[in-house]
Amino acid sequence: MRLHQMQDSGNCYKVRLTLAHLGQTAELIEVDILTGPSRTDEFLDRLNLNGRVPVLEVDDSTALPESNAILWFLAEGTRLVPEDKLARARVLQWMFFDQYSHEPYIATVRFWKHILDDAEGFARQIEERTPGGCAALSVMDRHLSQNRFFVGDFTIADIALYAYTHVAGEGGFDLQGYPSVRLWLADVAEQTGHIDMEARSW
Ligand SMILES: N[C@@H](CCC(=O)N[C@@H](CS)C(=O)NCC(=O)O)C(=O)O
Repeated sequence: MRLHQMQDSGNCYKVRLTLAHLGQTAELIEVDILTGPSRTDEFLDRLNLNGRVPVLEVDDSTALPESNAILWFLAEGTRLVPEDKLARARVLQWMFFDQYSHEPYIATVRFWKHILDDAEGFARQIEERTPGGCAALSVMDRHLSQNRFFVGDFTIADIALYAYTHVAGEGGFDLQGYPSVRLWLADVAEQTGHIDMEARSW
């Protein structure tokens, strides 16, 4: 398999982290999303019409975009996805929460501040999006104050949400006010098979 990705993206890290937990590997192909390669006709036609990474090339004629769809594809049938019908739906519940209520705020603010390094240029957008990130962290903290992981044992819901939460500080989100989130972050990082965001091999 080949993973078209950007190393510093949480959406791409969650795929590497899932692969690592499953003892699988993929060739990493770095895509510079800032200078255009993810918007070429070749990329759009062959890999992702939506012009974004991650994209997992399963084989020469099969490309799967969308991070959480990739996680599901890789992990279904393993210990990272429960068997119980309701628990599976709950995993999806938190993965949709990741994409709708968490990533658009925390990842986006981090992108402007940390990746583009332009807090000044994006000051208005950062001010608009920061409360949404805090709201997402509050939801997580409340859930995690009663639950060790998002759904039963460690699942891809934890992996999906860990990816951008553990670097939320790079977007200026102070995790001090979210004690249960901090305990959960430490717990996830201690799981056997864990790799850091920087790791390119495992
Ligand atoms: N919902 C998508 C979001 C993917 C996404 O936004 N990827 C960013 C990098 S984290 C990207 O490729 N941006 C390039 C662009 O928008 O042109 C997923 O979870 O995979």
